[in-house]
Amino acid sequence: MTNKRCGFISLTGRPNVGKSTLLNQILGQKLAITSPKPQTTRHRILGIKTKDNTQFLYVDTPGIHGGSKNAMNKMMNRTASRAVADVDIVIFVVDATRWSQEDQMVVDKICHDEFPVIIALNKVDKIDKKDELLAIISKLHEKLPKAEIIPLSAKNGEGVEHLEAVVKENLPESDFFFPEEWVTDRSDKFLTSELIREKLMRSLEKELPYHLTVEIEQFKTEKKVLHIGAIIWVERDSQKAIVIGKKGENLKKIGSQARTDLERMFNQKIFLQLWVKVKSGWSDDLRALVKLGIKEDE
Ligand SMILES: Nc1nc2c(ncn2[C@@H]2O[C@H](COP(=O)(O)OP(=O)(O)OP(=O)(O)O)[C@@H](O)[C@H]2O)c(=O)[nH]1
Ligand SMILES: [Mg+2]
Repeated sequence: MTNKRCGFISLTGRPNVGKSTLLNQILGQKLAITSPKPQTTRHRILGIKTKDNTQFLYVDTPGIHGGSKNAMNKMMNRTASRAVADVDIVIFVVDATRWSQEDQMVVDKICHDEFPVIIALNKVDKIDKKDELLAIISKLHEKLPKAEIIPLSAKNGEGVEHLEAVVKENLPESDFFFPEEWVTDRSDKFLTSELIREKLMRSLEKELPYHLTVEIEQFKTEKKVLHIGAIIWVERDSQKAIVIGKKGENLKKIGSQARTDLERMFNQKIFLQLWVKVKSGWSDDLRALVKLGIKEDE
């Protein structure tokens, strides 16, 4: 028998509750992209943390939502549901400031399952009154009586160490699945396209970020400089004009924000080129989703 522990832990919840922020806080580095807009995460992302005799395999997932029914939205919900089916522990992330129908959808999905559920009651830094917090805790306790409830702030780290300790207690004994120095199973190219998409999510208004995706065309190091070329796919000419902005200013700003983060991530000088192109209806076209790397081929 090994004295090691290792297992998969999903971060599950409705959009915008702070799942990806929590993953980054746990890992102590930015791996998953985050934004104030719901449905930021589109893909399952594995964050690996190895500490002493334990390897934590955190699975960040797209938020489970009702909402629209195009191919990409259905794909995101399916990705999130599958991640819950294959894990040792579920962390149900809840926004302590707001309960919604979509949270209840998540409860309905996980309440009959066998695996341990831990509730991360997030964003407590936004709550001033203790009474409010106690009321939410007792409501959650009624819904999921076996689940341990841990109030925390993914943003400032309060309560996160306690969460990790509880996760550790619930992990099965097992050898490690990944080399100790690994942080994710995702490629540098994938992380790059995500970082660029984060800047787009954060700077563009309303619905537009949901109509675009990023494809990496070039990714190679020459004379110590990493040359990255990326296409931003949108659905219509009018969207292309907005992304580029007056005299190209918007695209320039997005490029420079992305480059700063990429240089930090790869610890290398980066030459980044962005193009905006139109492919009508890509988000509702399964073949396009596979080709753009958004949907894994089955
Ligand atoms: N005040 C506060 N804000 C937080 C906290 N955690 C996350 N946020 C904010 O909540 C927003 C959503 O965070 P994300 O981590 O992108 O949420 P998510 O659950 O991954 O969202 P989806 O990927 O869309 O499902 C961002 O603006 C975060 O900065 C927290 O503990 N406190
Ligand atoms: Mg997310």
